[in-house]
Amino acid sequence: MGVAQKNITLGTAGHIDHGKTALIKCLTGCDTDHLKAEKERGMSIELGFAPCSVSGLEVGIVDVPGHENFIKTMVAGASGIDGAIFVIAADDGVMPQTREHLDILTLLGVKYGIVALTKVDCVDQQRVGNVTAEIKDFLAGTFLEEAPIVPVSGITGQGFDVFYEALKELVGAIEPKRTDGVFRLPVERTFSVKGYGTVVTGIPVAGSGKIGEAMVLFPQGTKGRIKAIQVYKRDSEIAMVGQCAALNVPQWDYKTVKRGNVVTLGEFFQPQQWYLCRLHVLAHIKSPLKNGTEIKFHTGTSEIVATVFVLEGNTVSANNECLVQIRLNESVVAAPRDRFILRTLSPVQTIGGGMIVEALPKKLKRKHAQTIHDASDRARAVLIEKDFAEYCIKTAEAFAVNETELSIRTKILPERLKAIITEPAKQDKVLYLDSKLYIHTDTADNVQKQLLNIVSDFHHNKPESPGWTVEQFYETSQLKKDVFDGLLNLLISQGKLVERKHRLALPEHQETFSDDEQELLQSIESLFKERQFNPPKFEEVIEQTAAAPEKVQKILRILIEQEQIIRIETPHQLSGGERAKHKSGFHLDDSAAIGAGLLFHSDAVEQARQILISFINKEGKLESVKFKYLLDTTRKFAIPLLDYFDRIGLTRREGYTRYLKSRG
Ligand SMILES: Nc1nc2c(ncn2[C@@H]2O[C@H](COP(=O)(O)OP(=O)(O)O)[C@@H](O)[C@H]2O)c(=O)[nH]1
Ligand SMILES: [Mg+2]
Repeated sequence: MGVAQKNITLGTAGHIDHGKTALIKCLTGCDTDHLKAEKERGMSIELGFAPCSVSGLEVGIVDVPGHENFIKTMVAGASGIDGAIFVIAADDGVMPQTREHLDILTLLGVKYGIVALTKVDCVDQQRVGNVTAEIKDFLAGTFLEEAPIVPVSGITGQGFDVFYEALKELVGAIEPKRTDGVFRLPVERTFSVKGYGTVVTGIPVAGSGKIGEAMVLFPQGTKGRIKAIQVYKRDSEIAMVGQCAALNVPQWDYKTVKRGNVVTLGEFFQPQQWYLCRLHVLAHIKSPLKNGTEIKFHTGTSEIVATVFVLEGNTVSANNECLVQIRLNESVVAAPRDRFILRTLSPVQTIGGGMIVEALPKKLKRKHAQTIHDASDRARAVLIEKDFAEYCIKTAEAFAVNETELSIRTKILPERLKAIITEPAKQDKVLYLDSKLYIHTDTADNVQKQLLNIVSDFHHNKPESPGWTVEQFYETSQLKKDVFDGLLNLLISQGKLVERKHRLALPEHQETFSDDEQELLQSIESLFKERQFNPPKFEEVIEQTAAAPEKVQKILRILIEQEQIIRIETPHQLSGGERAKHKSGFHLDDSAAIGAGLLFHSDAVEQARQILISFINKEGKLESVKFKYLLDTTRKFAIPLLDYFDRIGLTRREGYTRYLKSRG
């Protein structure tokens, strides 16, 4: 799966009674005017699906009705078609709807087609020559400019071989559609079949749906599961993009399913009311389209009254292209790159159409130049999946975007998305913060710069500190955790930040102190070193050094940061009375009171650790009361040390006995 396949759908177009249905009947042997109502009225009301084999390929043909009133049906059919069989009767030549259908095909982005010059049995050779020249003129500058014009009769079969050859060439030229998109089928018709239940028909515009797969019907949001599939009226396991398909989903009530509803994967879509679109206004429109005009918006099989808001300026004149915001009166499911048609409400006239860029959560404020700039970038990027993925990564709100979010936004399944990302990744445009978290290189550079600035400011404000703890840094960064972690790893791996003493710092940072601070630092450190297992209290340090309490506090904080002094008891572990006692003496500088709790020199802690390990290694365990004898100190110091070793995971306590944790 995931391979491109030739699943091609062609559509007929052209003025009423020019012989579209007769020609397709000739081609397929299938009468596409199959509905009873159609028979009665003698014209196609609903799209007729006819399978036909061209060069061994099964090609679907949608015979679109030609009457003015049924243009909307044509829009619905044409949004799924790859190529046009453009029919012009030799006797009539170009007629009003010939023009309108060509406009619509153009707006819908149809790129391929052939012209069938029908009813040649009714005219003479000279007329064929004249009308061919007339048609050539008419098609100049359109997508059918180079298309062959093939004289044919759908009644006598005259010229049919040449027509069939041209059709083969057309099918050969059409680029196959990818079948690995997110399955989506705009509902064409719905009915109930005895023994099966609800059936919906239409042409999937993306992906493929299989029997057994869960689907959601929008905008209702009703869940269901595909029980049976028919493709070109034959049973099938799978319905692929571009095929005329019928899906049987018994969970849905066919009375509530309507044309214009969409069958798709629930997690990828939400019905939306605002869409950013690239609009092309047709050349022959008399008055320009004004900002705020109410129109009819056709996309997929839906047809909804909407208002057009021009993004730049106040009008769009004929033959111009611009970005617009469309506010639909009802929410609809549509995807980037879907085509749409705009028609005026009265008199009903096709005035333009184009491509949906993306659904919008709300209206964009056009007074900001940046908004328009971004909308243009988006409209450009959306044309190519890879560019759009890159754009979405670049504009991710939380700086980086994970695979699931990106997949939902781009409507590209994760597996394919992974493959698509490898290209911008190779070009260093996209970085992986982890295997499923993407960031644009420009964004990463910016955010990294900001992070380094934060660290640099920190160094500036606290030159004596070795750096920042990861937690402090993370909180200040205000980034999402996974984004922060990813960027931090990147900064460390690039050597832009270093980790020393469990702290993050710029590589060039060196702790700096004034001379008297340096002196005080040394004397305090030696004091703790000397008093190994009988460390001084804060007040004693002040007494011994004869320094101001604030200074002592600052130096203690530095020593703790540098891990030369270790706080083995955090303030919250102190009893209420202890806390009250400490409070008077200390200012709470950091989150924890400096000097509060027991402080030991790191050498002392290390020695205590050795003593503890070797004792338990020998004896298997340690009765807690014994520890004070081993250290030659008092219970006041010994017990908190043991608690500390429990806390850091060295030992575990059972009643009054300690065991080494690793020994179980
Ligand atoms: N003589 C002749 N009549 C045709 C030809 N094609 C269609 N017709 C007739 O023209 C009428 C309209 O044809 P139809 O295929 O329904 O036109 P559509 O509205 O374009 O689908 C019918 O009466 C057909 O029999 C043709 O090549 N030659
Ligand atoms: Mg017809």
